Amino acid sequence: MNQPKRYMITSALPYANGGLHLGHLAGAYLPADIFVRTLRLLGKDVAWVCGSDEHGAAITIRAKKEGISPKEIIDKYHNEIKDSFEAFGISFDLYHRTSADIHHANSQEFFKTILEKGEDLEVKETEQYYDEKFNQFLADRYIQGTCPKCENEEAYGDQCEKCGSDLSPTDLINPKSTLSGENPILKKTKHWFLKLQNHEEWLKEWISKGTLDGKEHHDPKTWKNHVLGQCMSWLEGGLHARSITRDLDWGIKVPVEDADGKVLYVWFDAPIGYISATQQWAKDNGKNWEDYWKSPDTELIHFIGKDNIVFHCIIFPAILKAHGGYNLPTNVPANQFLNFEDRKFSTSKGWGINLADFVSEFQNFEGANEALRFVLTRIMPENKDANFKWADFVDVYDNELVNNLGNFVNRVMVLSHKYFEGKTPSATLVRDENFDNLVALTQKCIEAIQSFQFKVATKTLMEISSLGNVFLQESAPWKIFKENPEDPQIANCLVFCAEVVKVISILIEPFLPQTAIKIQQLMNFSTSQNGDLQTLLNNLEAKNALIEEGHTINEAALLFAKINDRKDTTRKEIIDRQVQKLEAILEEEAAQKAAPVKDTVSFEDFSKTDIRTGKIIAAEKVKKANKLLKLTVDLGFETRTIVSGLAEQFTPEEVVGQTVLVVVNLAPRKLRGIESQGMVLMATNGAGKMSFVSADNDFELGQVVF
Ligand code: B3M
Ligand code: ZN
Repeated sequence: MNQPKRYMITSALPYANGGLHLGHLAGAYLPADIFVRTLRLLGKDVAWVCGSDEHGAAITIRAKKEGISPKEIIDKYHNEIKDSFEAFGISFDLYHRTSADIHHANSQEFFKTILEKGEDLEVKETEQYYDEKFNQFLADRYIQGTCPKCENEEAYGDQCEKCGSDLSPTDLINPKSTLSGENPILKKTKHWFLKLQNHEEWLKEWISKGTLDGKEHHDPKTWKNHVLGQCMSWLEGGLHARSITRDLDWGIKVPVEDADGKVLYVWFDAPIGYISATQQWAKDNGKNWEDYWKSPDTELIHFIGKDNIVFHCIIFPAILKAHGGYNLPTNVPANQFLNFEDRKFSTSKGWGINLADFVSEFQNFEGANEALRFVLTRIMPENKDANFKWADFVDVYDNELVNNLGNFVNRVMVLSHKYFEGKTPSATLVRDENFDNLVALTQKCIEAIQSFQFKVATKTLMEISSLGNVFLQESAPWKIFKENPEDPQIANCLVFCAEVVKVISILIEPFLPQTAIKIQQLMNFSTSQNGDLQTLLNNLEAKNALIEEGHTINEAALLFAKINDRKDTTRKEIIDRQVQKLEAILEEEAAQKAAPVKDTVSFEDFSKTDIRTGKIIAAEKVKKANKLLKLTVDLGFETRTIVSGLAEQFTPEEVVGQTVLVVVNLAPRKLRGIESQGMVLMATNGAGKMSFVSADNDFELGQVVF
């Protein structure tokens, strides 16, 4: 496409069952925000939507476990996520949600249209695992058992994480429901399958050559290699029919008769959510949504993380094509993953930081949210996984934002006041190679953004500020002033520097939107409007003056305050606390690993311990005790009550059905008024995670362990 008339931009819909962390921000939201803000500044017609993904088994199951409704979960996290986006300046045109009526209707329309066309859906009856205790069919992830290939006992119904094999639930030996811990039964059920194989041919052409219906659609060279690679390896494996319905009571009802208890698969409805959100936005803003999804001169771009590539490059395009009448994406610039201090983010281990926590912990660090945007862009996992470190945060912030950018803007303001009372003097415009460099860097920065090279773009922005700093340093107006305060070179120098600040004040907005406003207020420039970057480019190319003579700037102030500041240690202390938290986790892990072997016991002493096999048949929380669960354990010869410190890591539902080893001759003791008659053996790993020690599954209850 040469000059698209408009842009339809989407960012992956976050699941509304947890908060967002830095990795999410760097993956699908920050790059899109920079991209979209740039388009707006260039005066382009653009719509950018996102929203909460509020369906799916994960939400249903979490609700069941916590004994609350799915609605309570999605409302809580929808709001938390929305607030986090706002705090970090993520400027969607609409942040929608898939529980909205308009989306339910739209998804059902998609299903019905594809069904009525009669080509791409087939109904099949299959047997699926069913948890009789939870009364529900089990999604592949909710079944665990022994891997037939490597004997890993904790393989999932879709994959063994130890040997990497793709599995289906019926491959597992001794499958267990992760909900109840029981063996699930196989039960007949009927589902609708999308015949992806019908789409294999054109998808191959489209992905590898960028052609669609024999015409050029996009240039595949503009796509990231890792995106193309993942798609091609999928396509080479051959496409097969995939079920797009599920047996669940939470989601979008399958809109046909005799489909009671069935909903659309979450990955069928979620991407359609982009369209629903656009419909809502268009309705609210007097636009025509179809221009954005159906017009051939609209570019459609999906920003996502790498785990969503197949859904956006193969499955959703097949859905759109099966329905007919919709555009396909011209690019899917997926990012790779971000690690945190050399490890994967882990909410349960406290490794990483949630956006909502960042906001509250950094509230005394003015501008921290913007700084985080900048640092994340600087290390963005564009083509390979990246690593966030607090030390780098400090470095980038102090060196680039404070020393380079902030310092330059400040010096220009201070000197303008010192020599010209803050008024732009009449001057001969500097239009030498310094100016040419300024123009070239501005163009380079914009081009980098448009080709999804955000790291290059931030570097280029810093080069513009360095150019200003070097120019100022070499021109040294303070020296000239000492010799001749009337020398016109002083004015020439400062006007050029102010022009560089003008360029920065507009170009910085996609990266640091609040800082842009701050610079504009200090410099008394008007705040950026759509199209201002295009006007600036035109002025640069025409070598026009960027600032009027006589323009008055406001009193100088600092843009950023250093982290490593000797007098004000506020910011340093906040960062130090973050580092200390991680150190504490590492220390704990080390301590666990190095737990010394206890004193020797004699054989006679040890053999006094009577350990038996048992099974937890009931469990409940102990009131007013965060750590304790009251367990009822069947030992075959009798049933015991045992109070155990499991509650922080296991819900009662999770432990019921668990086989265990029990010390049965431990003297009874009272815990919170309950007599505990024995001890359940647990193993604790380096990170403090507990797991049950149990015998083989087919033991009889009450067997002696020795
Ligand atoms: N909610 C999965 C994810 O967050 C999913 C994205 C949907 S995009 C249509 O990884
Ligand atoms: Zn395996």
